[in-house]
Amino acid sequence: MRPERIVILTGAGISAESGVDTFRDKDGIWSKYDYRDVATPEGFDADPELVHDFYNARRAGLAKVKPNAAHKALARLEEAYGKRLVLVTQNIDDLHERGGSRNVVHMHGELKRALCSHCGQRHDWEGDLSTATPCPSCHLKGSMRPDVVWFGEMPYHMERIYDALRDCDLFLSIGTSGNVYPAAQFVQEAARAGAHTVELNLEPSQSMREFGELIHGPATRVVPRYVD
Ligand code: BV8
Repeated sequence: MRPERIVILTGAGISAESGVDTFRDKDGIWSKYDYRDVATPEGFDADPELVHDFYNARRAGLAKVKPNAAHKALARLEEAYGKRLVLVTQNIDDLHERGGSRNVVHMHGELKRALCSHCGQRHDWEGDLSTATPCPSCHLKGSMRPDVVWFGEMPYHMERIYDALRDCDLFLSIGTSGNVYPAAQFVQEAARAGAHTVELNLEPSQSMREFGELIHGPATRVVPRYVD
């Protein structure tokens, strides 16, 4: 039976074959950095330049990667479903957009956005950030940070995400290890709404037991095959 309303959650694994590092795989980001130093407000307060360097390198790295067949397959699905498809990503890269997706819900923020913690203004951002960067709006120096959600901070767009989960009949989880909350609980919310739930991942995730269907393999193979 053709699904009516779809929610998709993606994680770092969908961008892996584009050359973007994942977090918890072998040689992943968290094997090189302690997340408490670079992905928490306390870490930023303790050493803002270390955190700026961490995100500046990842932001600059976006120029060297491009969307893959999995990103493009999800863009085709959005063409067919329009607003009846909600694509939620934990990723802060821009590969979904560059792959053709138009409505991407970045629940953990975006590398190419910056936030002024003084005036609250958000800005599209291409280059580096540092403690010397003035806010384009209030011109204060030392108040700019990457517009990403750190551990202990509330993810963005949660109301919109839960509304979509409660109303969907198909939930796809693609390329995520199911380690991080609240994203790791979305499958249970969708299942409560009666949705068919599918995990498409290289290997079984932490939350694999919550899914009605498991499809394991590289995203560029399993996603186009499932979606097209
Ligand atoms: C919140 C930032 C509450 C941007 C990230 C103590 C204090 C505070 C909170 C907590 C706490 N204990 C627990 C929590 C909750 C915490 C949490 O979940 N901790 C975990 C570690 C237990 N969560 C939070 O803090 C969240 N906020 O709870 O707020 C609150 C309430 C009220 C008011 C205020 C606050 C915020 C979580 C967001 C943290 N920010 N990123 C950045 O730097 O990127 S999370 C980080 O992990 C990443 O951003 C990523 O988004 C996220 C999930 O990782 P994955 O995407 O799944 O990546 P991973 O490497 O793990 O897995 C990749 C998968 O892909 C693997 O399964 C692999 O097999 C697969 N794969 C690999 N290659 C392929 C593939 N699949 C297919 N094809 C391939 N080729």
